[in-house]
Amino acid sequence: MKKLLGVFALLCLLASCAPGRQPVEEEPPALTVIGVSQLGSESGFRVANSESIRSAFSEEAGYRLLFDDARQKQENQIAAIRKFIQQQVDCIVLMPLCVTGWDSVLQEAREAGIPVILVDRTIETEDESLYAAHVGSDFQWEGEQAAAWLEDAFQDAPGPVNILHIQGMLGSSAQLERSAALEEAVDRHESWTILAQLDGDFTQAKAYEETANWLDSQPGRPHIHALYCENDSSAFGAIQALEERGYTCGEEGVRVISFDATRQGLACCMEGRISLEVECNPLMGPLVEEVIRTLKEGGTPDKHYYTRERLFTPGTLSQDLIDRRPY
Ligand code: GZL
Ligand code: ZN
Repeated sequence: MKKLLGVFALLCLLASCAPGRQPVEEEPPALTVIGVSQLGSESGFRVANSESIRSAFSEEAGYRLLFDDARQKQENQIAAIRKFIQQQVDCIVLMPLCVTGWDSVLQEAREAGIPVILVDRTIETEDESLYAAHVGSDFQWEGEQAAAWLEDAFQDAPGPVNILHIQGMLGSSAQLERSAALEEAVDRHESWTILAQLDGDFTQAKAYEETANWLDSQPGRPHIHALYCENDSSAFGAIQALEERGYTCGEEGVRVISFDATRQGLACCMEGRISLEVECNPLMGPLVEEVIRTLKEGGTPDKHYYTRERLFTPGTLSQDLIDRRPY
């Protein structure tokens, strides 16, 4: 009996080794390698933007993500792009810190045959073929919405309208276009005055410091009718500096305008301290992934994809709406 079992076991072993019968390991499809150069982590918007990209380019979705945080320095972004080129990634995703200084490194990517997708902010270049597509927000539209709200809020103002302007990171497309919209509105109203344009750099700390220093350096107590902040983080800083010096922000005091509409910004708006929130949607991951899929399939994506954005005022908000917001 034993002998019989031994022969049977031997036959099974031989059968499993017979050519053409190996259990062929299915080779998993090669992952698409994406090199992401994110400009930093300066604001609630940016954190949500990074999270949206990371979750869209998961390994389950067939991607390997190389993610670099440039910590607000363009030279770090340029170095990251050069590293991605050496690593021969399949595609580069770039959230450009500022509008200028990209042509040469994007030419290197093009020579290496690597498509570049711009996300969030845009760049200024003579040669739009340097990037395959841009997925982001229309900052001019955002600024024009804010300016139109200001015109409505102050249309019957008897006297001057004094505006304190907290700008975003100087030289970024978001700052340039949001600032231009306010400046054009001020030009349309001779009673409107921009008391000062302070560099809030899209951060709470810088905006607080700049606003506090400016207020403390004024001979008297400036009469401020409106505070135009180019993102929520800087709005929180500027509001704190004003409130510490006895200003009230809201319907009866300084009318604050902010951009991004993060949960924290909407909460501030629901309690009335921010009078208008202009949404700037960071959740671009799925749209970017769609563009890259189009490229992989040999298609030609559109040049620009804009995220849909809304306006919020205190009366349009509820805790339930804020709780349901993804960022
Ligand atoms: C706009 C984005 C801006 C946000 C800020 O899309 O570039 O940068 O409005 C962020 O919060 O710092
Ligand atoms: Zn007044």
